[in-house]
Amino acid sequence: MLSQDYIALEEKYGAHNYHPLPVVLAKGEGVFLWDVEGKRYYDFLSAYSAVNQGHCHPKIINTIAEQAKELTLTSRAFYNNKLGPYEKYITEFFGYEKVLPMNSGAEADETALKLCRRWAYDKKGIPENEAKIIVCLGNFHGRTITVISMSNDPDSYKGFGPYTPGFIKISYNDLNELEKALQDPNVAGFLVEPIQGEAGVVVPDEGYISKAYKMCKEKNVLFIADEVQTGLARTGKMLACEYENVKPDILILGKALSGGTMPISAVLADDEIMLVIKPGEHGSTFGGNPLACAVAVSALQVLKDEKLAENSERLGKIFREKLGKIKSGMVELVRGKGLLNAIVIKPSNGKEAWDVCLRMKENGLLAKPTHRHIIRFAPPLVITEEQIYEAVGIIEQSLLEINN
Ligand code: IF1
Repeated sequence: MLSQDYIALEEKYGAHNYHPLPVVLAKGEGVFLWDVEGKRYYDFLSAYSAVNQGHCHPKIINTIAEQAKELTLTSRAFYNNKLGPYEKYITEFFGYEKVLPMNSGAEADETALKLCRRWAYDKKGIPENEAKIIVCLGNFHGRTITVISMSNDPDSYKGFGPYTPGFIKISYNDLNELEKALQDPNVAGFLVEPIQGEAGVVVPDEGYISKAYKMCKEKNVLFIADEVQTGLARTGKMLACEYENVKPDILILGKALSGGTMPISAVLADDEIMLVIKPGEHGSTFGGNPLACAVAVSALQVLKDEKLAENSERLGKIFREKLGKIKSGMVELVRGKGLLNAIVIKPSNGKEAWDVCLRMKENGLLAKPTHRHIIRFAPPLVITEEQIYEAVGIIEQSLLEINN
C-alpha cells in the first residue's frame, strides 16, 4: 500500500477529528521519521513534545520489552513491584512528597482540578461547591468536558456544552487581572502554563510566573502549573518554572514522561494537598501500571543522563538565532525557549503557514501549523548542532521557494 491508500482508509473509517499533513509514517529513530515510501524526515513536532528523548530510544524500548515480558497491568486493586519504586524516583526527582499517576495530560489536569477543589473545602474552608479556579485565556489543557469548559477557543468548546462551572478566565501574562481575580475569597487555585503551547508558544514576560506565584501565596491560593508540554527538558530546564525559581503547589506532567511510547501522566504535590484525596475518591484502571512505571523511570533517566535540558537550552539559542537570520518576508517573528519555538508567518502571494509546512515536508522536515499563521518547531531534544544547521537550511530553502 502507498501513502494515499493509508490516507484513504483513515478518511473512510476514522472519525474526522484531525486534519493531518499528508504524510504516512512507518518508522522513527532519534530525530528522524520515515514514511511508508521510505523517505526520511526531520521531526520538528516530536508528537507535540512527547518524544523529547527521540523516537524509539533504545533504553526506553528495552525497558518496555523487558517489563512487558514480566507484568503489564494489575489495576490498583493490588500492589505491584514497580509503582512504589517509581513513586520514590519521581518524587525525589522533582522534590515533592507525593505523586498521583494517571495516563493522558487531560486526565492529569482533571486530577489537579479535583485535588484543588477538595483542598479548598477541606483545608481552606471554602463553602462546598463554591470553589473557583482561575485560568488563562488562550490555555490548552486537553479535551474533556471540564477541561474545554476552561477554554476560550471555539474550536475546543463550541457545541459541547453545558460546561463545568467554577472557572474565572483572565488574560495570560497580565498580573493586574490576576490581582483582581484573587480578591474573590472563594478562589482556590490558579492553573497556568509557564509558556502557552497551543496559543502558539506564547512566552510571558520575565517575572510573570514568579510574581503570580507570590500573589497566589499571599491569598492562600494553590499555584498549579501545567507542564505537560513545557516540562521534561523541552524549554531548556527540566521544568519551565525553574526559570523563575518557582516550585508549583501542584505540578502536572505528561507527554515525554513516557518518551512518547505510551500515555503516562502524573500529578505531584506535597502531603498537605495530596492527602486530601482518600481511597476510592479518584483513580484509573491504567494509572500506575507496572509497564508505565518502569517506562517513566527510564524516560526520566534518559533526560538526566543525556543532559537533554542543557542540550535544549544551548541548541534553542542557536536555532532562534539562525531562524532570525532567514531572509524571507514571510517570517514575521521568531519566539520560544529552549527547543520549544515558533515562527509567526506573514502570508505572501496567498501562501500561508500550511503551504510552508507542505513545502518543508517535500524538503524533508515535518512541522505543523497552529492558528493558521504560526508554525511550531520542537525537535526531539537529542538533536545535534549539525542537525540544527541542516534543519534550518531546509526551513530557509522552503520559505524562499514559496515566496518566489
Ligand atoms: C492534540 C496543541 C500541543 C497540553 C497541555 C494538557 C494537554 C496538552 C499544556 C493534554 C496537549 C496537545 C494535544 C494534541 C495537540 C496538543 C497541542 F496543539 F493543541 F497545542 F501540544 F501544542 N496540557 N496538547 O499541551 O494532554 O490529554 O492530549 O495527553 O492532538 O489534541 P493529552
